[in-house]
Amino acid sequence: MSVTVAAVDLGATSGRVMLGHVGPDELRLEAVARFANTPVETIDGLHWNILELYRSIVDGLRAAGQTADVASIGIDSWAVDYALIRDGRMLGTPYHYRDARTAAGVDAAHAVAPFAELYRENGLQFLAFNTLYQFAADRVAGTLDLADEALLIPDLIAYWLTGERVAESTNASTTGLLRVDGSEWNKPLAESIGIPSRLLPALVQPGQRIGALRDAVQTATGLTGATPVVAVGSHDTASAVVAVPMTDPDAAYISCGTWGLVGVELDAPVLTEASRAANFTNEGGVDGRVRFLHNVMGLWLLSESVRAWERESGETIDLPRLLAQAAAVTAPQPVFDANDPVFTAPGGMPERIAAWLSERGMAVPQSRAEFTRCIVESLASAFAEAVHTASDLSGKRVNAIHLVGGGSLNELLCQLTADRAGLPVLAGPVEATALGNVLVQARALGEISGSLEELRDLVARTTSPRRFAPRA
Ligand code: LFR
Repeated sequence: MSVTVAAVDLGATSGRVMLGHVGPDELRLEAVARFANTPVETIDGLHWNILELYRSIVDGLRAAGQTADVASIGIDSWAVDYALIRDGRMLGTPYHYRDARTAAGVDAAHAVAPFAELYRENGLQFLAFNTLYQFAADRVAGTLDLADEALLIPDLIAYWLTGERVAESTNASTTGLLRVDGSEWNKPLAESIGIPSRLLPALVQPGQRIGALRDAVQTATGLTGATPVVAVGSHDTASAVVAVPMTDPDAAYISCGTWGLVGVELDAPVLTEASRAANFTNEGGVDGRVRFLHNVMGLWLLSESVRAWERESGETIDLPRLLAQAAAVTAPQPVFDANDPVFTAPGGMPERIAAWLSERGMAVPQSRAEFTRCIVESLASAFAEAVHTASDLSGKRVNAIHLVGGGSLNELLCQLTADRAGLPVLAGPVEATALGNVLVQARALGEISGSLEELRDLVARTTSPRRFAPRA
């Protein structure tokens, strides 16, 4: 016996609607729609093209319904970003977290609550785009006052599909306005930095039903009121970590796509001064687990470089070929700090990397192959360091690293991470996020049961990670 559910999974560069066939001994994904997610720069900054994404989701759900009987729908996306709402209507177009407007918000928020104080309250690493800083920037700009509610991206999609406005808890934990134990919104903190607590909707936990599809959505998708939207770990990283096939509990994970999220899973947060100084975060996971991790820049460094080279040359770059050439580079390449925020914004990535190196008197790679090798070495170095730091700060032993997401297809990255960490890397599954999404839905429907360990055991039984042993 198995059930079929639909996962809407939005990444920073593309989105997909997947069917998940899930049963006690079955876990299988079927892609029904893939679409680009291309941000739009307008006169007032960098935005998500949320309407196009929503239209693609509705089309994808229609395709899902034409392929199978869909028992429920779960939605996940990147974290922190939101739409402001007034009387149920969206005000303006959601900003992209890479938009530069947040700097003003950081200053405004820290003037009231310095980082050390915030860390005690929310346990989050400092990232200039954390929702509370974006809210503070909107407050400075005057737009926050117009809103009576704010919805994070997956919650906005769920609202448009069902008419229900909620805040799913794993993603809410990335706002900086949730108590570190995840129990409730920290309204006094929000109010103290000028963020009206009316903006924060009622919390729901992964597995809770959000609502039935609106009539208009039923017509548009061909699905019926019998297919509810169910909350999953709506933060993509929360869903990805659900599906990390950690059969040995002494393991670290790297969820590697645009970002590389590197850390361990814990039962309780680490709020020490050392963890704050290392800028490690305590994000809320499914079933109350804590994702103790650090954001490393991820494949963004490589994809932005490839985009720049393609623009400059007018040719399309074959990534597998470029990576093979990078693997064949024998001359040692320099390592730059892949955590440096100078690499956050889009545009001109090879120039920024070259400037970073030459400012420090380091040799700049010459060919694209050398550049690519330098980027992958730098990512692997940052990954290895973050794994060891996560272990040191949390006291958790780490015997192996699971690398999931798109980066698990990058063999050079997997091998160099194993080499630099001195630990085996188990690569895959690629679609960990969609797997975590459908697993939580299937459990909510009663089709499978058990703890996260049991869900992971199902992933381990139905996928085969590739092992990269560390070389001396
Ligand atoms: C990964 C991710 C990270 C978050 C970043 C920005 O897709 O969700 O976890 O820090 O995007 O939202």
